[in-house]
Amino acid sequence: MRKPRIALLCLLAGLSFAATAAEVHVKMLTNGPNGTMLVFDPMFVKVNVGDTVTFEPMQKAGHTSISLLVPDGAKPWKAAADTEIKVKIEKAGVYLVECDLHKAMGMVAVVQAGKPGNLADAKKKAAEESAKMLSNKDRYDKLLAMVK
Ligand SMILES: [Cu+2]
Repeated sequence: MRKPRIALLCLLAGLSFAATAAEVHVKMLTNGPNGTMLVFDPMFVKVNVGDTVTFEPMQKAGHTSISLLVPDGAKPWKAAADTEIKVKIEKAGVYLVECDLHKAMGMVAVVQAGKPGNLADAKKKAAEESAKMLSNKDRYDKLLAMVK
């Protein structure tokens, strides 16, 4: 009768793992995957409230993670250039993220935590911002389409 015991241990291990907040890494790249340039990698991340998103500049080019929009009650952030920042996600919703230096080139990312209650606001803000971009104007649209 060893098997049920192992199953129980696995279950307990799974429960304790689920209760632990995760850290998600987002790279800031000058040369991205598949020939892309000036990108966050990944550009879309879905996390749980309580998780931490770490933005890591992998190549020095003045990359700066800033929040363009955060849900009500969440803290906006602005990292120094070429400096890692750990952002603890404390409110559910959609977060629009940009590289301050390369936002005109569409260096943007979207973070979703839990229910996307502010999706309409995020879409409106993203459309305003996309209109100012010189390239990758459709990137926010594509990323926001992934919010479910
Ligand atoms: Cu950048």
